[in-house]
Amino acid sequence: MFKNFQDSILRGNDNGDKFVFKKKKSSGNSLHAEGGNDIVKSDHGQNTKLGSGDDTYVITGGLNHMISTGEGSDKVKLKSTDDTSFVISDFEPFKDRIKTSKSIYNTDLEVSVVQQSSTSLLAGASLEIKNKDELIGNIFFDKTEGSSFYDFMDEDRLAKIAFLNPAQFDLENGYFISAPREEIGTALLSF
Ligand SMILES: [Ca+2]
Repeated sequence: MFKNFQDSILRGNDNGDKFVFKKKKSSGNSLHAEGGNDIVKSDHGQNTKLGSGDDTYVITGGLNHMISTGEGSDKVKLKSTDDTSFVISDFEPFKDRIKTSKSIYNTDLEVSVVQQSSTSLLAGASLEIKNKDELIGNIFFDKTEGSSFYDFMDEDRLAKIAFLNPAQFDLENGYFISAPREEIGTALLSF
């Protein structure tokens, strides 16, 4: 159990680790939870790699929680929305979840899909969570090979998307339709 460090590099092991931060000076740590089902609970921003395993990150307040969920089915739980902000760098749809605690008024929350300005592809989309019109969360999808997002874009879907949007893929004569999945995936996912 790690408790109330500041500006430290904290490394767990392959067992389930627990990190708790709730003292005034307990921000700015780099957490490496490694394997196991880990739990992080913090009211200050931390830079966290949850690693493999089914992990839980509980945000009880604080700005700039930087969260990499890693492999496994992970859960980010929002227990505070005021003076709170977070970024998830590798969210996996169908596996990872974001939950709000009962104390949060869900009617104040708004989730929207936004595009990166450089692309109009769905693959370039991310999620924004706003609380009372104020941006509190940015969620980027894990698009690496083998992720659920990548698997969702199976060969057939990729071909259809590419075929329906030839201009987006610089396609002529449906070249990509017969291209290997990796190539289409690269075309879709590089942005
Ligand atoms: Ca661990």
